[in-house]
Amino acid sequence: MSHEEFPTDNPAVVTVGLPYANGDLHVGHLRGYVTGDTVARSLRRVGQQTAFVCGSDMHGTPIAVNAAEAGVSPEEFALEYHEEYAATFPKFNVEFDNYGHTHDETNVETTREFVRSWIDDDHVFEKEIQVAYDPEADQWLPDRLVEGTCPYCGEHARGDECDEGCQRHLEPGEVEDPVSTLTGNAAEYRERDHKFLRLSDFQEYLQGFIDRVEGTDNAKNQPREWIEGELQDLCITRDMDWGIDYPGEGGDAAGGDDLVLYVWVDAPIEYVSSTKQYTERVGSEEYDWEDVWTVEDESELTGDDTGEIVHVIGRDIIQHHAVFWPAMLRGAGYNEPRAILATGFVGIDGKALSTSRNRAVWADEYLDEGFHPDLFRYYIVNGSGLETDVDFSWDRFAERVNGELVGNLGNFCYRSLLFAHRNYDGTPDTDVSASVRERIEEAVEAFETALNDYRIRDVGATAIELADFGNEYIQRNEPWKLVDDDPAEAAQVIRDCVQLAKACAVLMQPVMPEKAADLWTQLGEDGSVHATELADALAAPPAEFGEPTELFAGIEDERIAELNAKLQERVEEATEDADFEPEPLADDRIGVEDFEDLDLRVGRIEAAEPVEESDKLARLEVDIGVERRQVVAGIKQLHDLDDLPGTRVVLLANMEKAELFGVESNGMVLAAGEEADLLTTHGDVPLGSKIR
Ligand code: B3M
Ligand code: ZN
Repeated sequence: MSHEEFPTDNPAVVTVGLPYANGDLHVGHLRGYVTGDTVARSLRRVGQQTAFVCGSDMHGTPIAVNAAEAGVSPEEFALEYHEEYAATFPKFNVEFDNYGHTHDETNVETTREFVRSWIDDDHVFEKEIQVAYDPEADQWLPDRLVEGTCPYCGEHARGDECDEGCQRHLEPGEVEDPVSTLTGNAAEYRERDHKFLRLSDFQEYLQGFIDRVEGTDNAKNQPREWIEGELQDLCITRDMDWGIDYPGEGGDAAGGDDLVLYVWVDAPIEYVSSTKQYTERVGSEEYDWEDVWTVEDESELTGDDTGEIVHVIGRDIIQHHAVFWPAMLRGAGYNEPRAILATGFVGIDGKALSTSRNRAVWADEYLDEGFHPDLFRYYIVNGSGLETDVDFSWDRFAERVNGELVGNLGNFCYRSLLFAHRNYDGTPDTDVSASVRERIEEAVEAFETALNDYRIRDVGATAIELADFGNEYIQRNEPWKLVDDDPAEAAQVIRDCVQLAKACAVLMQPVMPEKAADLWTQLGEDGSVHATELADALAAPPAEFGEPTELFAGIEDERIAELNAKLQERVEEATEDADFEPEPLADDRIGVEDFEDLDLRVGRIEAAEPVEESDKLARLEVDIGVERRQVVAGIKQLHDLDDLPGTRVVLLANMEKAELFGVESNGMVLAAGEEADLLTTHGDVPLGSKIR
């Protein structure tokens, strides 16, 4: 099933995963918001009516815990970050049509309507389940308040998510050997009644949905496994005070404990609420949220009369958006997502960003360094495909800015407009040549095709490629020679170049809106570049314009060296943990026989590569003298895998075999601490030597 191409006659909405109002924003967060903003602007460029909405995610256990630590109410705590986010996004030219939050009246009301509608249609049931409980703190331990072992892959996991292993969403009661994160004590499982959304009601629907949905391959493919297997029902309530009260019966359980809705219930509903608020502000004549989000009946979902919902998310929350969310929407009689675009992560030095360890480049920090937001936008959108995990690197940032923006795009526009201004006071009075017109038409088509395939990087590349063509065109035709030899031909070449520069402004606007506006002004255009559409790339530029200025400034090597040093220092600090407290020593003594049961060998890593689709796992090949072993280790984000081959390690050779993400792990590499510091040997005993 394929959807009608953009632009359609229906309104579209573009959303980005809601940031938890729980800490400062860094470049990892910004990747999603900048991508979403680029998608929304690109859709408008092809003539698609589009709203771009988002909001802060105010609920969930980490916010409640951090607020308590800070000695303020969760609401006060979250609102402060909410306001910070609302102020930060525009600084990166991320301009939401509406930015709400999950605790506002609209979302509380919309969420209640959703849940009531599931209840009315009999999709909700009550079940007694095991919920982790901390007897010392005398409280229930929902979600992040409990940790333990993942029942599916055996890795260490959070209460609601196997974040270090198989990435599965975990239901309450699933995590094994539960430990309270509040006190560090073993938690108990106690019985408790909770409400569930019967996901199995939607199995058939979801199978159809996953065939229809568009977007990145990861979002279209990963959910198949979950949808085709047995669908586990979703617990939608939690034992907490902070959240939206469960609106049905049983909201006030005996003993005065209130049930609130699970944070992942009201969070995606904010997409709807935020669109509603936009309509409330501009009026339904201009944009009607109902045309996008609601459907009369299910048959409409396979037709072309519904609005276009496009979700931009991080690749760690695909299951929530491609399985739970469509079921939630269907259960309440709503429309379904047309596309899900799941971006890769941003790391530093091959390691994941970490807010708590300050291993990050912060949003404010980037701006404080004095760099233009559009440079970051270009780097992050055009530096790699949407799905790829990338390392933030000042070197590559400078390389792209200096090469593609300064050297190519900026240089072409500046030299063309300067020549035009000096010799003709603006655009030479002739028509654009047929071949250049064709080249611009090609670029416009490439833009449309890339957008319809959700290849956002290629959308952004159209302007750069056009400038590349322009540079070559001007170089080949040498107008500076022609002015004397053949003035008519010189005027033609420059006329073409000014048109190409104008087309660049139109094409680059989604990725670099402010720079596009700047170029637009230099071209003497009145009106806003933001109000143009692709067809304007071919409209004649103004006859007169003033002296241009350079669009981009180069970044000096010394500046980059400085930034690298600063970042390096930070990364090193992040690795030394200031508040490290060693675990208490074990009480039980073991005999030498117990130790000898461990067949520990000296080995050398021969190959290291990431396990696709896993955030943490890497596949290692280790030479242990006797043979070569394949081992899966949770070190993908903690080491630069390219550096590992050649490293001597200690391997537990008689560890039981395991299979992780379909890859067999035959042994265990020993490592210490949070950052998986690999154990190695001091001298150079032969590989395969036994450790005694
Ligand atoms: N607040 C953040 C995350 O898990 C979470 C997203 C909600 S989107 C509806 O990335
Ligand atoms: Zn797992």
